[in-house]
Amino acid sequence: MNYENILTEIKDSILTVTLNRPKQLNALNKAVFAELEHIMTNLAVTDEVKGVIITGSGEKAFAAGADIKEFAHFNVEEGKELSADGQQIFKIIETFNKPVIAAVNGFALGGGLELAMACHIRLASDNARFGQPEVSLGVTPGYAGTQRLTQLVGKGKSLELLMTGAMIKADEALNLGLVNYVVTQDELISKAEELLKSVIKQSPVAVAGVIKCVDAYYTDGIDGFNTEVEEFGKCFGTEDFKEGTDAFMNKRKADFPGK
Ligand code: DAK
Repeated sequence: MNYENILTEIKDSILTVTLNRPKQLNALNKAVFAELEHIMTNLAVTDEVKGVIITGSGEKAFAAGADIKEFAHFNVEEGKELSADGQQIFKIIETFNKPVIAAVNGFALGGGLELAMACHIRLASDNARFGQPEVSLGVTPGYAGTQRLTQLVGKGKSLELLMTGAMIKADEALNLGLVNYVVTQDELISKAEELLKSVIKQSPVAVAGVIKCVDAYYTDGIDGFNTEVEEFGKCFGTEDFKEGTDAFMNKRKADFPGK
């Protein structure tokens, strides 16, 4: 598949995915969703890739939401399709078995914030702005913004942001726990790479287990404690576990095979 709306680069085992519609502030349309899904299910899964950064091109936006001009004239069926496409790719990202970091370099609004919230960790540049302005358009968030924002910042603040549609700055997002770090725009990608490298050097099997266990906490019908027992037990049969414990006992750095 040719990617016309997204740039990709693999360097030092990190796949950087850059939403590339800067003139539309990287608004998410059907084509972007299709390309993003293809990237995550074809490129990101290869052995060459150990972690993923998602960011936006230009200096203004990560993504200013779903493409309003595209969906403004949708009927109910098309709306459902748009929702299904978005929900599917966001779930793929949230449950991805390698670390995915959102490097938010400007506006992250509506679907843009929902995309960032589907990633495992969020970093922001100091000019970043966050918000769920859907109520101003006469819709509720449709890509799990009501759920993931509430998980990340708590019910009171989430309801305030969702009901007012207000935009907040990077430092407030940091105080709320919506992002993990705020840095300058120049430092954003290097900070994301640094963080990702500190994950990548750990056991990929154990990291995948951690993602699965934490996700279980938020998944109806799944007991996270049982998931942890299962994942912990499985580790004892892996080469990574043998390598990690052997490295510790022999006072050397582990070199995990990821199996
Ligand atoms: N969609 C399409 N185009 C957008 C856009 C968007 N979300 N955001 C910005 N643009 C375009 C602008 O129209 C403008 O294009 P031209 O007019 O130059 O052709 C260009 O990007 C630059 O924007 P501005 O001139 O407005 O730039 P400013 O710096 O003045 O303002 C802004 C930046 C981010 C404050 C402003 O552009 C803005 O308010 N944008 C809209 C933000 C927004 O409301 N985002 C939420 C979208 S609603 C669904 C599930 C989910 C969703 C929908 C359905 N289903 C389940 C069915 C999600 C909904 C959303 O995300």
